[in-house]
Amino acid sequence: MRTKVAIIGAGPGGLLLGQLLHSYGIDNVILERQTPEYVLGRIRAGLLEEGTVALLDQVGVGARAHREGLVHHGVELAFGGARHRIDLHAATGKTVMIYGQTEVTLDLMNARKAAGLTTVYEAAGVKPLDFDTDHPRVSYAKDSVTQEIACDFIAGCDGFHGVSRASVKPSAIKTFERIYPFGWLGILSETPPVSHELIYSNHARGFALCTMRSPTRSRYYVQCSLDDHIDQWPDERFWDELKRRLDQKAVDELVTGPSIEKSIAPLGSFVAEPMRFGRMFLAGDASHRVPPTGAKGLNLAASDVHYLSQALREYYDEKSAAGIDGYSARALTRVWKAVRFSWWMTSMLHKFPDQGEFDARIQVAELDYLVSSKAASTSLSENYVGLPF
Ligand code: RFL
Ligand code: PHB
Repeated sequence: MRTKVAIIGAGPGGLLLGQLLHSYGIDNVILERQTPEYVLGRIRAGLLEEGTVALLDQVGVGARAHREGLVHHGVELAFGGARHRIDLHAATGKTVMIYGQTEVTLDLMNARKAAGLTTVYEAAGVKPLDFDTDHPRVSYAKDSVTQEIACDFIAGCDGFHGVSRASVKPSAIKTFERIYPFGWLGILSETPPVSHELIYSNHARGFALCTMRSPTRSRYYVQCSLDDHIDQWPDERFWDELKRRLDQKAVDELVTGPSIEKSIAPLGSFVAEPMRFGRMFLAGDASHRVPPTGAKGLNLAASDVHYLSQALREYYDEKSAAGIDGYSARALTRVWKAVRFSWWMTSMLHKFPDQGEFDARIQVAELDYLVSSKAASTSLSENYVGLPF
């Protein structure tokens, strides 16, 4: 098989890149290790920036997001027993949209199928090869038969644990990492959300987040220990703990019910530089990861593949390598700002194991400043709705 761009990974990043390239007339093949059902079963991101929604529109898959997505003009911060609203729209003229990653992925998968583009699911042992030459290849096995794709470029969109970044020789890559000493325990329940906007809560017992997927489906998270296992968190315990971390009004209004999904995610910040190695590019979680506190991971994958698709369009249409040469620096500039924002939100909202009373007071002072200063709340809003790209 031969294609212009071999994309590794059919998560939201890889699928969006495939549709963007297709819209520019650049043929591509996607290789995915898992089944489509497995990819669709991963409950992850919920919040999309306007720029991400615009990219879905650009590739013609935004209609259902506009119909079913929930547009939010503000967000709430809870601390010291009270809630404070930040008006994102008043500060920036922009909104955010609640539309699950599973829905984004499904819409992109359907569009790819309708366009007749090739996706190889359950591709085993995928290996990017010879990307430091002019003739890169990707090998893989399908139904135990080894296959190879010859291509012009490889796009590593295979997430944090993917093979693409791991295939780069260590001396060519520099990594930056911060591991946080806690995780998030998340549940999904068929219950109406406690509030129509998101609530991020700083509490002496730990962080909590109230979010949603639809008017009848809620998503809640509580900060938990890295040693915790979901078996230790029956639904009753989860709801009790969540209530302890919310204000009285939220407790009174919270509707509980059986969980339909429950999982624990560790939190970390990670960046690998650069994002280009000869004829292989990294995009999305394959090259960086942020803690979910800023809701930036999927949105960064979207801006990366936007930059990359533009660079490749320039290469094929205008015979110019300027875009691909500039891709890494251009993407990393935006990545680091989102890494900073996500680290800052995480630091301000969570209880750290070594945190003393001084640190707790500093967190509350910062939150208080945020909700009482126009400059500070505008700064949060600008980052939360997404910096321009
Ligand atoms: P993905 O989604 O991990 O997809 C990578 C794909 O590559 C496949 N793969 C391979 N394929 C072939 N060969 C191999 N060797 C392969 N290795 C891996 C995988 O099977 C997979 O299908 O990466 P991508 O596309 O870069 O997308 C990144 C996002 O998934 C991620 O950043 C977000 O989920 C992060 N995130 C959030 N982001 C937001 O923008 N807004 C949010 O509200 C938000 N909330 C969250 C989140 C992540 C969370 N967790 C669980 C980490 C909430 C949570 C709890
Ligand atoms: C979610 O809806 O799952 C979600 C929303 C905002 C975040 C993280 C997760 O910051």
